[in-house]
Amino acid sequence: MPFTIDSARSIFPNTLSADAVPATIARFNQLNAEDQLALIWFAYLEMGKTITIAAPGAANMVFAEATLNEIRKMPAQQQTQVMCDLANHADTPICRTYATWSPNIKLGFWYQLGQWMEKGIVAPIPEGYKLSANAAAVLQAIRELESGQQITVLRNTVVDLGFDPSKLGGYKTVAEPVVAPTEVAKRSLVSIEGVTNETVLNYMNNLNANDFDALIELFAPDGALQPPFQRPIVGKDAVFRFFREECQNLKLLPERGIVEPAEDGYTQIKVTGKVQTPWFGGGVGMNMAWRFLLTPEGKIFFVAIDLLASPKELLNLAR
Ligand code: 45D
Repeated sequence: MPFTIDSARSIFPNTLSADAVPATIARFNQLNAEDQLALIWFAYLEMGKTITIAAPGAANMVFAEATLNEIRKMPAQQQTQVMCDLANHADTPICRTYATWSPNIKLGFWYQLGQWMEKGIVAPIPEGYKLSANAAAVLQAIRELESGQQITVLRNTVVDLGFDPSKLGGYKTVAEPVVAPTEVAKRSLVSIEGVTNETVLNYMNNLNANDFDALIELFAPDGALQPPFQRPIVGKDAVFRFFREECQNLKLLPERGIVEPAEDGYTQIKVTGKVQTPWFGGGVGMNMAWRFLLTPEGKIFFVAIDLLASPKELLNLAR
């Protein structure tokens, strides 16, 4: 076999991804818990002026409900403590529960807390809270990002809170139920300038239709998928689980691409375009690239999904 997952990661090496996102998160992680919470609060309030976040569906909220109600009943000081514990990755029952949740449940949990903080039902960030100079600089860095990068910073900071899942031992992820795929007759199909490859088109169309059973059949048994700023997820089972737990109701809007032969009958294909998350719908279009490496049989051996550094990168289809 000419490629390994590791060598496949560097196809189309001049793709510029949004390094500002991990760089900003690294700076955020250096801050103390109070500053982290206040910073997210301020960033969230500012973003709310220009983009609207969709309320999570009820089916999504039931999993966080018991924990939310527990927090709601606490005295204010204890509520603040819970939020600080989450930021400190403390070993507490709530931080352990949080660690088992899928990203969307974590986001829904904070969405509800944010609503309650605004109403004063849960201890708010103290009025006039003054960020440290470092925290203010991180907030400024977030302001200067494009909206797709801003929401990625928020999402990834939220996902990282709580107890470290790798220290939990065996556990089952708590995720929202999987919705039924869109009826075939109701699917809208993508078209990509420069790409007629069926595997790539089916990938986009099946993901848009939440048809994860058909989607996973496009992968080679040892195939891998690398989400933005993450290590590759390797093997059909793991990729399938990822699709069902983290990839519902995305909208992929690929625009253009390039197809090139690679070694030993493999094919490499880069596609650029936009992706929308159900949390913000059409309000935020993230500039993305997909870098596919297909086997001679047309199966996906590897696909990397990158958040691009700038809209200019949408046109960068060179090798
Ligand atoms: O701490 O082809 C308060 C894959 C203050 C799959 C708060 C994909 C205190 C394959 C405000 C309350 C998935 C890889 C906190 C494609 C506090 C594939 C709350 C890509 C935390 C294309 C803050 C998909 C809150 C992509 C509520 C790129 C923050 C999806 C909420 C990207 C933030 C999705 C939210 C993104 C952020 C979603 C809801 C970036 C959502 C971001």
